Amino acid sequence: MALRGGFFTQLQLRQIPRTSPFSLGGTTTTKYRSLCLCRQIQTTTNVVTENKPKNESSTSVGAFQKLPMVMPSVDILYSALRKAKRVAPTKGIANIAKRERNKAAKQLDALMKELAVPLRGYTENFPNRKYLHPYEGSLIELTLGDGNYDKILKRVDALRKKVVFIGKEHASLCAKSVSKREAEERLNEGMVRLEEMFNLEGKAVDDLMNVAKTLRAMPVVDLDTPTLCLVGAPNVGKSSLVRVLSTGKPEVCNYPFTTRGILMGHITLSYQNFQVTDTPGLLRRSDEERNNLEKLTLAVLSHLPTAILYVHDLTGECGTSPSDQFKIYKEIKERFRDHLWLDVVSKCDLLKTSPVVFITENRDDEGSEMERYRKMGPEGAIRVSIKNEEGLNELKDRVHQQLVAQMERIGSQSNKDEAQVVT
Ligand SMILES: Nc1nc2c(ncn2[C@@H]2O[C@H](COP(=O)(O)OP(=O)(O)O)[C@@H](O)[C@H]2O)c(=O)[nH]1
Ligand SMILES: [Mg+2]
Repeated sequence: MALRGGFFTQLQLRQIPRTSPFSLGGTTTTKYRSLCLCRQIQTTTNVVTENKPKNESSTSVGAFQKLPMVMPSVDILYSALRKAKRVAPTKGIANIAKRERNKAAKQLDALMKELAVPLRGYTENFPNRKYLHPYEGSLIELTLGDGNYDKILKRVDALRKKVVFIGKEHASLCAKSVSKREAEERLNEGMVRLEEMFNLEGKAVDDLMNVAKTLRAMPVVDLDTPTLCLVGAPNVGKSSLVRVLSTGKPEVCNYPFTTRGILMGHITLSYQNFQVTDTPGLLRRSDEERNNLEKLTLAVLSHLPTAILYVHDLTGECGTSPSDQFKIYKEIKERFRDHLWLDVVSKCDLLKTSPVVFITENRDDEGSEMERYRKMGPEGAIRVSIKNEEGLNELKDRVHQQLVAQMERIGSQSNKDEAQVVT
């Protein structure tokens, strides 16, 4: 995952309910080309912007940048009223009563259409969540809360149906009126009823407008740039390592529901661009108990096949004991074993200077693997320190190798995709 652009917009967001289900289909990852999240113009094609049924989720991303612009409900209403009031009766009707009821029916019909047409446009052009790329589907749940996206679209559609129903009902009453005065009264009644109803329920449109703003502000996923994702418990040194690995100054990006920035850095190597980013820290707990930040990390790992740099802090300074880190690590490694993977033991300067006492350790669950982990970290891990620069050159070399390997994966996946299209 890579995030570009400090896009944090102070939008009003609803918190996802703690109970909200969150799917983690680790098996789907190899299906997608490597992704990173950036604020670049999309280079990918076949962006899903329609909500027509398809057999499976999209393999491309960028739907959020294609969402239709939604007008505030008051603007829709006042523009519709203005336009409707300008509608003239059909020419050549000499009878005053006939002319007036013709005008009234036409104006109500116009008002109904001016209100209903934009609403239909929204419900048709906001993508069906089911057919989005799974990563974008996850982001919708994380930002808006479980099922809320669909609920808001349903409310907009219900409003449209009401507009049509009331509009038709009153237009027909107008057409039946026997005098000029009755036609005027019917017209007025119809307009007032539509206006009142729209004022009352137009909030659905305003909610949809906020949804569009929120989703548009999300970092764009770029499928083609190899990206290294730093994963680990909180405070283990992920962001510090992103700074070290980046060739320029890393940028801070925020998903709308994150409280802290996520760093995204660029690496330029032999005229190739790569990206490196941290993810929100993972704690030792079940998926149901995870907060949105942890869910974001899991969504990235589940749906975006980035290479992983897993950071371990054996000093205990980060606040998560090594044995807890070991348990989280084992679970994540098992779940995302298809990813390219590197392990790093951070803060080695602290490991050398002071013998580490882990007060949070539970010595009962010691196994030989755990014992080894506490002392050395996982097998093959690179030991590094930002403070005394130990291991940083080796780390950079290994990261470069990893990103080149990731690029080859992207290439072979693209070839497979093309072959599938041809056959
Ligand atoms: N002594 C020491 N402290 C480090 C090292 N790397 C990071 N830290 C400190 O560990 C804390 C957490 O680092 P940070 O990069 O924010 O961790 P993150 O939450 O995983 O992104 C900060 O206070 C860093 O200064 C290191 O190599 N040595
Ligand atoms: Mg950090």
